[in-house]
Amino acid sequence: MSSKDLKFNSKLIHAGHYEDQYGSATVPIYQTSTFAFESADHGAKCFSGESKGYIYTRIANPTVRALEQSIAELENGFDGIATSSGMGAVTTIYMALLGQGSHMVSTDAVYGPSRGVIEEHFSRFGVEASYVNTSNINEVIKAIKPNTKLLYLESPANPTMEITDIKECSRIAHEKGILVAVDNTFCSPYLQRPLNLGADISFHSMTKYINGHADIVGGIIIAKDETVYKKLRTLMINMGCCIDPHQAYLVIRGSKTLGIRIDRAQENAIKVAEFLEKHKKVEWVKYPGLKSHPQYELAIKQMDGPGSVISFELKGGLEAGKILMNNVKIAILAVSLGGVETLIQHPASMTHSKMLKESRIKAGITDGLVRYSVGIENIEDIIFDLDQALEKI
Ligand code: LCS
Repeated sequence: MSSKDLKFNSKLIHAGHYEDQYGSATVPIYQTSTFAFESADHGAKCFSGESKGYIYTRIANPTVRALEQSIAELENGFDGIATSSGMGAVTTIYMALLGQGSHMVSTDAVYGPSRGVIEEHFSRFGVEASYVNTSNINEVIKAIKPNTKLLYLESPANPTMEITDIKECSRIAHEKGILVAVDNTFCSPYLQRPLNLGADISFHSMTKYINGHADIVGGIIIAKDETVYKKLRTLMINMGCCIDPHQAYLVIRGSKTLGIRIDRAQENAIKVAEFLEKHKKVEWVKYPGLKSHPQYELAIKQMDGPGSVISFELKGGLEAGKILMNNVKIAILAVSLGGVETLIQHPASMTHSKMLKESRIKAGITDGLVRYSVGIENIEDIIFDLDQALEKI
């Protein structure tokens, strides 16, 4: 039976078909920068592609390949490219697919640096971008120009939790020969598979759900076809944002429990969202698992679950949010998300603080928005913690 025929949780354990020369049940850490050739001719053949042997860890490494092939299989892609961080994946995509005179259309509420790197750096090299609310398909259509090369989507978006119709956006982009890349970090392959919805590229900050234990940073890109894959792989190798084998090993280990971690975190998140929505000190809650979410129907259609990140604003705005963040005891006041531990943070002054205020507000990232990533602790403790901190306001 091929692992391709297995159900998702079984695939997490068996995808990638890593076969060790000594029969190791787990993927070993090949902690080496370089690999010996059998002969000068063998070395030359490895470089020309005639032979398949490993050459140098920035190019490829057995531990890293096991991770790449496993995640690519989970997302139904041609192959994967692991990177040193999620931002390594983002910049590899930009650099491989955009150039002098090209234009990109992107979700406006993306992770702050994914936008910052275009506005601060790629703009110096003649790359232009339009940031729009991609959950409104008309805004996407209006923003496309003759030189648009890439449609960059983040769904759910960080931190507004707005959802974009990946299938419809891919259809529109492909009619115009535009490639579609989806930041799938907030879902992980367990909850959303963008390539199945028509996208050309899916990518992740593996720092979040895929690894899930807040102990590494890493990224991965999965391409649907070989041509795009080769472009991205070559760029990553030349730019040098490869993942370290030890880091890759930890991600492989963390990824085995992706399904059961998300099931548990999501079960908690639904209860937290309902608790917040009913609380008298809360102004609004944005969570794809609540009927009040503006794209609730699309979330059900496109995702296999709402995930475990919640955005909300308190009636007292930022000042009330600060009291909450300073008084939680179970939730850790820290950036990042998608780990086993509950985290709370303030996007306007933290993850999205480098955005121009005007762009931030237009993207729906208000001054008082608090982002809460629900972990796998006991729900009674999470709710008790929130309740006692809200009491202090
Ligand atoms: N894409 C998304 C959606 C993210 O949330 C992040 C990081 C990245 C890409 C970049 O990944 P990294 O390089 O950090 O692995 N998001 C963070 C956040 O919301 N808080 O801290 C980091």
